[in-house]
Formats: sequence, structure tokens, C-alpha cells
Amino acid sequence: MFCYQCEQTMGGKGCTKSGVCGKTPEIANLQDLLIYQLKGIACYARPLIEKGQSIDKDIVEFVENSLFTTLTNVNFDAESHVNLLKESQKIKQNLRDRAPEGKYPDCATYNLRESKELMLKDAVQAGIMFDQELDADIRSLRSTILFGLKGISAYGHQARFLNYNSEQVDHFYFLGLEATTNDDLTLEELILMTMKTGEMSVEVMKILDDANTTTYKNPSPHKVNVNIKKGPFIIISGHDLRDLEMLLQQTEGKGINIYTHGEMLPAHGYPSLKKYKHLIGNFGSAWQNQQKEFDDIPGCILMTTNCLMRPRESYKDRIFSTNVVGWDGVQHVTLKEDGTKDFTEIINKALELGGFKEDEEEKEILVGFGHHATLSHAGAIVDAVKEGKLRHFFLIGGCDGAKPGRNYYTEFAEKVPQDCAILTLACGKYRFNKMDFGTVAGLPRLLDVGQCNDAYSAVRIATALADAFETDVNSLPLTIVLSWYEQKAVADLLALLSLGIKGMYLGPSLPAFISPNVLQYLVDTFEIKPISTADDDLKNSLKQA
Ligand code: FS2
Ligand code: SF4
Repeated sequence: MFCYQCEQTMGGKGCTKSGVCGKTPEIANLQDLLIYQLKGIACYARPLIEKGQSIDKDIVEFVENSLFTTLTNVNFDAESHVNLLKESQKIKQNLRDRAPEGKYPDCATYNLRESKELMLKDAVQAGIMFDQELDADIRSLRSTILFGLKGISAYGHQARFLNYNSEQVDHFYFLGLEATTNDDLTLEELILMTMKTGEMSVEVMKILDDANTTTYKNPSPHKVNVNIKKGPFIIISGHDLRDLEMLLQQTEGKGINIYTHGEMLPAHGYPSLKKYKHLIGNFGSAWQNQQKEFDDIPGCILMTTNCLMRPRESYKDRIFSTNVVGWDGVQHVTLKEDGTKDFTEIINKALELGGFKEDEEEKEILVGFGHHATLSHAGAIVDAVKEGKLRHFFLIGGCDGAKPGRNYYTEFAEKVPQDCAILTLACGKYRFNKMDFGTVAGLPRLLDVGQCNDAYSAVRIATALADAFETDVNSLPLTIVLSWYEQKAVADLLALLSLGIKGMYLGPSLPAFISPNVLQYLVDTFEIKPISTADDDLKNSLKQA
């Protein structure tokens, strides 16, 4: 196996014996072959799209779900991968029959063999490093596009679950995948394709924002209890609001408390979700602490998306997966034909387990500062900046992770001066979101914008403020400090770059798949800065302001 798609990759270079995330060589190799198949599908789809033919939505959905399946910490179940591989061959054959005659690459002409053993043998030719002769920068850009597409697919999946999609993004899955296997593309063309991936990331986040805010209304500030309450409970983790809604509907009046976990925390801001009284609070912290926090828990957990870690035996019988998430031996809740899910099993199990015995003292944190809520204060923000009461904004956003080096983000937030505000999004916020930051110019100093896909909300806020100041985003008193871990963060980074945003700090370490020349290009063009120390980066941000 060889995998270097996430930040915790072994030695900062690549996982070769097994994944630091828990991915076995078998899963890694099946994922390589699945991506190879998707590339083959894309090679046949591209000429059809260029001829103006549309690709069946079932095929788009298949490609989207397969890409998402291979994202870090999503699916560790061999059988799901084998099933997707078998389906991929049928789809490839269907498109092959429709595509014009021509010369197609090996990933297109390859035919999947029947057994898992043979698939694993064939997976060798699908590996990222298989072509030893490939130019390092080409490999780097191809990987960046592919990982950006994986992030996009996660957001696309969430939006489609709410019946929203973007035609442009649906086509781009094929165009982007084809670009990662097209030997005719020059470095310059691949750079353009990388930026196009960023544009599509903005587009899919916009669609997801429309889907979430239309279905559940615009988030508004809401206090969330982060301690536990007595009684049976279900913890829901991941990003899919529709799953939360269905769970809330099915548990209403049953005496079960629902806690969000990880990236589900911002759900408390949505009016159509927070109206449920038994959405009682948020449990635990960021994803990497789940094994400790779920250990022997007297309730159930539902994982709707990443990040899933190897479940310990002490809770393996009470954790459930749904959507494309999976772990060998973990119970899975499937989607019914009518588009709903039946959570009876998890509900009964939660009742049987009995839940927490005692209440803890309440501790509340504030969420719900999406673009709508934050921009409702735009006038006051602009006045405060003009009067010198609000000096600078820091967007400290992105993923959390287990590797050392992430204390930088806690320290950075702690050291932000009192006359500055902090915007945050995604699960990296758990490094500091239980601290009391007080207020500045009558506003909370810490504004929780939402999940990782709400990077779109942050862009909306920045763009509106830039308009109010009659300037551009790069001239605002704003510093962006990103923490990355998995491929949604890659999609977010490409989105921000495609919008021309410069001078972002990136950490805790740089992606292993970025070659030295590609890094130089990013530094020269976008002034990307690897994080150094919180003190130095803060000083430099405020000096340049
Ligand atoms: Fe955090 Fe994990 Fe949001 Fe990422 S819960 S690192 O997948 O998507 O952010
Ligand atoms: Fe390694 Fe990350 Fe790939 Fe898992 S997803 S195998 S930790 S690089």
C-alpha cells in the first residue's frame, strides 16, 4: 500500500505498511483500485459530456459516493469496497458502450476481475507510486486534484441527501478525474485544473449552504450545553443534518437525549433543528479523542460521516454507521427506498443501555454565527473597525488531529489580543471553543461559523466586509490560519486559493503530496506561509495589518 492523502501520514511521507488511521493494506489497495475504476469511468464520460450528453444521475451519485468512501476515516469495510468495485465495472461497461472509438488509457480498458484476491493483485497497477517515471510535479498536482475531488464529493453527498446538486460539480467529477490520468496535460494545464477544482469546491459549498439554510433556516446564535444530562442518549457525529433531523423526529417523546459530537455541533444553530427540546447538548470533543470518550459509554453513537476511528470492544456493539461510513463488524443503518432511515435498533439499544445516571453542572458555549447571523452585525462591525475598537479578525479554522504540533492553534487563539475577534469553523475549534473569550465592541470575540463546509460562510462574511470597506478581501484586517487533516480541508484550501485569497498560514505540517516545486508555486503566487510559532505569526499578522 501507499497512501499520503492526510496530514497524519507516516513520517510525513506516506503510509506503506498500514495506515496510521487504521486502514489496512487490503482496504488501501481496494481503494486504489476503486479510484482507478473511477478514472476509467471518467475517461469514457468526458467525451460524452463534451458532446453535450448528460451522464445519468445514478452514475454521478455512484462516483460521488465512491470518492467519499475513500476519504480519510470514512470506510474500513472490505465488503463495501468490493461491492462498489463490482458496480464500477458495470458502469464502466455501460459508458464504454456509449463512448466514441478512440485510444483510452489503461484505467479505462482494464476489466475488473471477479474475486477479491484477483482485485487485490490488480490493485498494484492502480497505486499512486506505480509509475516510477512520472514527473514529481505532475504526480503532485494529480494528487492535489484527486484529494480536492474527494473533499468535494463529501460536500456533494451531503447536499444531494437534501435533494440539492450542482450540474457543474456533477460534470466536474468526471472532468477532474480524467485530468488525473491524462498524459497530454502540461503542468500549466494541471495548475489550471487545480484552480478549477477550487472553483468547484466553492460551488459545492455554496449548494450545500443553500441546502442546509433552506431546509433548516439560517443558523442563529444558540447556547449549547457541553456537559451531560441524566438519562438514555444517542450521540450523533459527522456532518449530515438530515440524519440528525430524522433521528430527532424518531426519538421525540421517547425520553432519549440527543447529543451532537464533533462536526455536528453547529447543528444547534439551525432553527428547524434546535426546536427539538431533546437536542440536549454536545458530547465530547474532536474526532481524535473518540476512543477515550466513547469507552464503555452507557448509550449509542451514530456516525453519519467521517471521522471514524477503530471502535474499541467496549462500545463496538453500540456504535452505528450510516451513509458511506463503515467498519467491519459495525452495525450499519441503510437508506430506505422512500429516502428515510429506520433508527429503531439504535433507539432500542439506547433505552436498554439506560444512559447517564447523573446530571453534570451545565456549561454552555455559543454557536450559530454563519454568514447570515454574523452579517446581521455588519454595520456594528464596520463602525467598530473604523473607530479602532476592533483591530483585526483571525479566522482559525480547519481540522483537528492527533499528531503533536496542534497546540499551536490553542496558543494562537489564547494569545489573540483582546481588541481582535476570532472566527472559527470545522473540528479544529475544539482546541479552544470551551474557553471564555469575552466580547469585543459588543460582539462575542469567538464566533463559531460552523462545519468545514462553512468555509463558504466565512468567504461570504469576508466578501461582504470587503464590500463595506470598499476594498478586497486581501486588504481586510483579516488573517486566515488553517489547520488541515483530511481531504475536505484540501478542497477548502483550493476554494480559498481559487478566490485569490493570499497570505494564509497553513499547518500543522505541509501536505506530503505537495512537491517542492508546487509548494514554491503556491508560495510565490498565493504567499502561503507554513505556520511557525503562535507568537511570531501573530506579530507578523498584526504588523502587516
Ligand atoms: Fe474534522 Fe474529520 Fe470536518 Fe474533517 S471531523 S477532520 O473530517 O470534515 O473537519
Ligand atoms: Fe495514512 Fe492518512 Fe492514508 Fe490513513 S488516510 S493510510 S493515515 S495517509
